[in-house]
Amino acid sequence: MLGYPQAVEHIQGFEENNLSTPDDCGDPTVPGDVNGDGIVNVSDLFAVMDALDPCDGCSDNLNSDEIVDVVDLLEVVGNWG
Ligand SMILES: [Ca+2]
Ligand SMILES: [Ca+2]
Repeated sequence: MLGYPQAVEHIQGFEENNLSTPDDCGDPTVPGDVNGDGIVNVSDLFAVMDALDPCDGCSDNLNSDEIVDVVDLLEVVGNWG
């Protein structure tokens, strides 16, 4: 068990790590990054959900088949962060 001061330091370190900018931030080729901001997050998830439909060639169609569907959603979730 960690004592109180050690536990606080541990939690602070954890939060700092989570808040740091990903190394690939700004990389337009991040898999699952629909809106091209370099991070796969809830914005990309909503972008795909909004586009759920037959949509050949749409940027939301991540696996390049002829439809935006749950497979594309899973591509976003699979590359989350
Ligand atoms: Ca994004
Ligand atoms: Ca697709």
